[in-house]
Amino acid sequence: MIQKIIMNKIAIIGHKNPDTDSIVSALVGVELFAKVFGEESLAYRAGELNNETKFVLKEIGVQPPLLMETLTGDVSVALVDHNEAGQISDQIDCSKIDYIIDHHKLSVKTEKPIFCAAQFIGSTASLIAKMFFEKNIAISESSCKLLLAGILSDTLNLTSPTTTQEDKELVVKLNEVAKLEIEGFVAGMFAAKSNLEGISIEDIITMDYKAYEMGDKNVGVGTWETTSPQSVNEKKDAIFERLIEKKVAEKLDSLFFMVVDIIGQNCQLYLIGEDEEKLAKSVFGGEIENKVMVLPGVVSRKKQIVPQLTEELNK
Ligand SMILES: [Mn+2]
Repeated sequence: MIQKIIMNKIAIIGHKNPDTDSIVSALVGVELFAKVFGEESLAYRAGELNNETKFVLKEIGVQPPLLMETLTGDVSVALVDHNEAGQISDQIDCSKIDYIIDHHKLSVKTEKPIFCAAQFIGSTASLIAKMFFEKNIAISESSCKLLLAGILSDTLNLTSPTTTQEDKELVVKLNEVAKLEIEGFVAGMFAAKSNLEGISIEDIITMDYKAYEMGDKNVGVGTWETTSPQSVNEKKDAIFERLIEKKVAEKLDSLFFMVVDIIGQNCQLYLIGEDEEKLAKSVFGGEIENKVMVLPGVVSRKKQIVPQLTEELNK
């Protein structure tokens, strides 16, 4: 089915390979635009939902955003949870971007002035919650639940080094309305995220995959967050094979894959070739065993992998 956006409405959309934060940010974005900016908008998604997001939407009883298939007419676009060219839906003409609400490094170059809210904070959901609270505007109960899910997902239940004091305070404040039983909800999210039933090798690689420009190199970094790294390691050979194909097909200079152990708070960095091994050695300095470097305490691609690789490749 082809969805055409009605003229004068703002299309709110998160990144390709959407995660929970980018889906809830688009959904709650509609309430934000209505209440804070007085603008009509529609929520979209740039791809299929992952299992964690499916769990979240089912628990809260909210329909997913529409899949962005075509975008026609004189529309205005609001990007949430991303701004890097390689992560923007192929359907989007970048000259239509009028708003960015994000918590990643800024990389987009715009041709005109835009509204940009960006902050170092644990999730885009946190930033959206703040935008309501700062204006003393009430948030609906279902939006409070969605925002909580976004914060708890992106910060791995407030344990990731990307977590700020503000995130912790926002969880408490949002839960005054949402009244979620947080520990149980998070356990459900993590179980859904870790469940490999019906998940192909391709899914493991691409579900949380992002491409970056680092210096003059194109670098891909995929992540799989799980409570059971063993379940992924069992498929290591097949994952390596598929990663090598992806690197060639997408003309990447390097391609990394992180298996993040949410409970053990570490990451196994899969190193598919000599380029990756060399880079990982000089940037992270760990031991490589069977093409895997274990990085204790590393769980965040955004904070603990991408800036370090970018710095090295900018040299
Ligand atoms: Mn995010």
